[in-house]
Amino acid sequence: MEIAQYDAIIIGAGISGMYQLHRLRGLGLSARVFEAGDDLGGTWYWNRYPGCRFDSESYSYGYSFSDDILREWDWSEHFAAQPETLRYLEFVAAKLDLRRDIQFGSRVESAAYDEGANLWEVLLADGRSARSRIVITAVGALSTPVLPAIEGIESFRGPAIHTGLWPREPVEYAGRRVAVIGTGASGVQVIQEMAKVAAHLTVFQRTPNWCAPLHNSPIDAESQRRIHATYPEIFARCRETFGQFLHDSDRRNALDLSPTEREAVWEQLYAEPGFGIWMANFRDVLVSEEANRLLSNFVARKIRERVNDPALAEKLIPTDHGFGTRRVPLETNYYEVYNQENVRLVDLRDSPIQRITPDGIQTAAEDFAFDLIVFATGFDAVTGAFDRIEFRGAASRTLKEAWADGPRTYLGLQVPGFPNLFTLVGPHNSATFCNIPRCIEQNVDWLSGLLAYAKERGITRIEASEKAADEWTEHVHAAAGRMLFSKVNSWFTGVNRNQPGHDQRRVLLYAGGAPAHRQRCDEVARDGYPGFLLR
Ligand code: NA7
Repeated sequence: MEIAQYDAIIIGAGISGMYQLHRLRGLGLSARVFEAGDDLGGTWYWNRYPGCRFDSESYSYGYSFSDDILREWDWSEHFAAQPETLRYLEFVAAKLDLRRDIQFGSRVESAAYDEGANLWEVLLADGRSARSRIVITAVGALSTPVLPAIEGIESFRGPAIHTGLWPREPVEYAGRRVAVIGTGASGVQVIQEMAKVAAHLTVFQRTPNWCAPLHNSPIDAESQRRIHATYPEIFARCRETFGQFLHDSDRRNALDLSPTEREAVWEQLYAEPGFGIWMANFRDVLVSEEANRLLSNFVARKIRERVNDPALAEKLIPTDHGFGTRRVPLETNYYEVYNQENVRLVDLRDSPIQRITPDGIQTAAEDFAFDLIVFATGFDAVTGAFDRIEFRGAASRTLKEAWADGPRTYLGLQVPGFPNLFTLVGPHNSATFCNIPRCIEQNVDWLSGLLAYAKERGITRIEASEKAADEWTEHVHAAAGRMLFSKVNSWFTGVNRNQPGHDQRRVLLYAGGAPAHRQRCDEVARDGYPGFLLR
């Protein structure tokens, strides 16, 4: 059988894979996208649980590269819900005619580099294979859902569903007895939504997170007009902020201000839509223990004001990490949900889950019966999607082996020993800590520039040098070391207690900020790609 061959294979048809395909076409390269799902959208395809929505302002999240797309699409809310985002991505795919090069239901199992032929051989789970000179991973940072390691998990009689694997068919929860395990960003969204109509909702919380109000609202006609008129300013602003959100940090230090002054700013940020309380805060709150403690005290006070039962409020206030050192879930009446008669919080620190039974969940203290269990238990973050694929590079070494002691990359985009393999939204790249489409566009544009450069010069093999990877990795570690989050267990630091071998912290994210990453990448491009062995 003839094996299909392309210039490039892209793994994943989410936001980055879609845009990368468009750009490769522009370079005149033949490309095929392999997508495990039955349709495109990536994160927004898989995470269709009730309540799923942006924490980024919608108009700061969409693609910026096409005036036509910008002009023709109106977001209906400041923070759009998942169905709208998926519709948006379908609109983009239709507009750019992307589907004809995307092969759905095609999970990549392995990719092996053949040094002699200078080609990658990509094998799909269904046994089909294809070859290409270039392989680009667009596999997402949070795309490998992890179920909790709880005894009896298979025995439950009703539906038991992970938020990241939500089915396309409707799942009944109105009037039902529902359990939610997990209180990260996904758990918070699903809890506040299901609590509206569930007969009874029981939240199993192992670690509370610091949540803050989203303040979502519909976009009225005047705002819509203003958004369309100011897209260049919106994207220009995002470009300059640490995480490419609309919210830029306050250059002052909280510790330099009087309590009255800083509290006034915090009150304002807490009352404003979006991530301002996290991203537009004083510059010292994510690096100084003392400043962070003051901010955490402020947010704790807010939680106490919102929860009627003081003992319950204390259970919802984190005690093992400060505000913003884990991903801050944005919420809409999340804390007020616990004032409802039909909602109960079970603190697993008091009574851990012992097993899942055919009827429900058993803790050390009690037996619970449920009709539906929701696992909002998170993902094997950042490296999980890479680990699922056996990448075998030059010298037959696997990527898993190369990253056994933690990821090692050049610019978060390439790994020595893996020629022509490029990692979009991979570890050590600003995209993992970003208003993600903004960093995706930056990385895809940069990579497209490199591929154009290679094409013009007849370069067919691009590989990061060991030295360049050492230096970048060292820089990534140093940047993370300055941040308080690096001392806390969460997906930011790669800790996942449901995953064997993921109990130690790793440096996965680039915490130097998106502008610094872009500047470094631009310098490398300007200087003829030092750090890459080109031939
Ligand atoms: P997260 O943020 O990783 O949250 C997972 C939650 O599930 C968290 O509260 C965990 O508690 C909890 N969890 C995990 N395993 C268990 C077990 N075995 N028992 C009880 N509780 C458990 O994932 P999300 O999906 O909410 O968010 C991921 C990102 O997606 C988010 O940051 C957004 O950017 C989009 P723990 O804290 O480990 O004690």
